[in-house]
Amino acid sequence: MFNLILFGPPGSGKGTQSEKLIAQYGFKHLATGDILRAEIANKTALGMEAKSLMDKGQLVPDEVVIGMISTALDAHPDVPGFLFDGFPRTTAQAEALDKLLKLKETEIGVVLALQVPDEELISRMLNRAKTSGRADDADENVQRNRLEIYKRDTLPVAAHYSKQDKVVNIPGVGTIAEIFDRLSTEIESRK
Ligand code: B4P
Repeated sequence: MFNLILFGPPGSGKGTQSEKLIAQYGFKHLATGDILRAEIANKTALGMEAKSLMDKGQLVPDEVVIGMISTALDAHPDVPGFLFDGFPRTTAQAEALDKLLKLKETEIGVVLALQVPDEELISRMLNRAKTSGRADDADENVQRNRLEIYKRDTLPVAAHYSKQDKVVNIPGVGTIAEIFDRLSTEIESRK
């Protein structure tokens, strides 16, 4: 089993590239943002709790997200590997993920970290707002809040995996095809 984390700030293209990577390599895609948005669409209790936080650009509590991932890992025992997209977003989530994978006698193979400047991120999210209908895309103040939270709470996840020598930085500006090539080259060299 080969598992990878696609890491990067909001709007860096994790979702965009994940779609292409799962089509190419058959990973099981675990995107916490997508799972949470499905809970909101289905108006579940969890979704209603998550919505108020997500609309403000805040993170959903660790225990909620870790529970979701634990359930998803158990539901897919026979996949060639998992692609984690938007997870882990805090050090507590990273530590929990490492433990869950160890129980399954597997681990993270690589963390591919997309590097995109802040102003490009804001411009992509504003652009995405035209079609996404996402409240967290439409407001530039919320976007800036998400970037601050990313720097404060999520960047330490890269440090966590750097200690395990697993992080590879990938330039995230360029065409979608160019970035996909960079990611694929790293995956091919490790699988
Ligand atoms: P996510 O759903 O994870 O979304 P994201 O970080 O905004 O976007 P992503 O990086 O996937 O960007 P995309 O490909 O769409 O998170 C949303 C919220 O959910 C969080 O704020 C939080 O509240 C909650 N949440 C999720 N996971 C959580 C967790 N683990 N713990 C707690 N809370 C959690 O790309 C963005 C745009 O750029 C698109 O419009 C795309 O078309 C464009 N684009 C992509 N690549 C491009 C390129 N190369 N050039 C130009 N544009 C490009």
